[in-house]
Amino acid sequence: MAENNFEGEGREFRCGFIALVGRPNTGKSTLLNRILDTKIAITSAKPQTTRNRITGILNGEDYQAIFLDTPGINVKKGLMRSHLVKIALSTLNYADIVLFIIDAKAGIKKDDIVILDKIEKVDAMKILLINKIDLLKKEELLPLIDSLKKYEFIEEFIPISAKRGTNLKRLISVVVDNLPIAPRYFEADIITDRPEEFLFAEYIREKIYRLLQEELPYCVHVEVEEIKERKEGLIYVSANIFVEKESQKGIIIGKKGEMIKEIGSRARKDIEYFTGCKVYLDLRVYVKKKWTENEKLLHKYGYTSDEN
Ligand SMILES: Nc1nc2c(ncn2[C@@H]2O[C@H](COP(=O)(O)OP(=O)(O)OP(=O)(O)O)[C@@H](O)[C@H]2O)c(=O)[nH]1
Ligand SMILES: [Mg+2]
Repeated sequence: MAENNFEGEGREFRCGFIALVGRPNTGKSTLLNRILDTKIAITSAKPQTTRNRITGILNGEDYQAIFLDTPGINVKKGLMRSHLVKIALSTLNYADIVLFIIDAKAGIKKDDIVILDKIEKVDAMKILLINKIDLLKKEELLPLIDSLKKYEFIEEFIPISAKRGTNLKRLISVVVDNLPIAPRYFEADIITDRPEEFLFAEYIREKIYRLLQEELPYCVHVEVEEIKERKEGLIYVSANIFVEKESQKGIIIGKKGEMIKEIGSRARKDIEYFTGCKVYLDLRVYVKKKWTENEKLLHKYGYTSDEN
């Protein structure tokens, strides 16, 4: 250990911003959670699960790596989608390092090429992460990497599995070595700049996405209304779930209220894990017609970029 300490003292402090970008569903949020070993960002098999820029902070002895998870970029139309894409692309302006994530199994798709065009122009170090290699046969990986080498502005190609944790040490060490020399930006003991209200609302939205993947489109918004410590070790959380139609409200509530009960019980476990306390979770469902097409509501709910 003495050797390490000696090295640590000799190194100047590094701090910077790392943008995680890619098509929907490539595993950006799964990777962020893995890197931080905490559930900062929610994940699901549904494309465009992430709706906001989410900050996850990795603190080391001589570095602070600030990861910015973003909504998946795709070019399909829709007001909500176009806002999500704006959030993702505007994040590139903050980045010292861009981690562009592709799905190894799917390979390079049209939207990947759109993203490659965008990041080529950004003044940052570019790393291409080939994720989900656990789904690939060994002999499939090398040809895939070779086919990507033509993107010469990419400085590193790292095959990973966010799910299994494969190659993450190498990824983190490449990232840290390439951070700018700068003092820390956030306090050393925080892992996200997002308030608990946001995290808990996201946990609830994740359960809805996972349980009702097929039935519900992108019409769910969750807002935590209150977090209160009732007595020592017991926290009361109340949250409102907004959907666009009465029928969707019915789906969320389920037969005899069974679905909302299941959503609540799964989300409660996540909140309990995060807080280390017992949690009482109170959920209500409301209909807010066509909110995903309403510019004002999208802004109010936080689904717009800084530029808006
Ligand atoms: N097999 C495998 N699945 C993975 C891996 N990483 C992520 N996944 C799965 O891929 C799906 C999408 O993961 P997310 O982390 O939500 O993807 P994302 O890129 O954040 O998606 P959006 O927020 O929708 O853009 C989930 O079902 C994950 O469990 C991996 O390394 N291997
Ligand atoms: Mg995500």
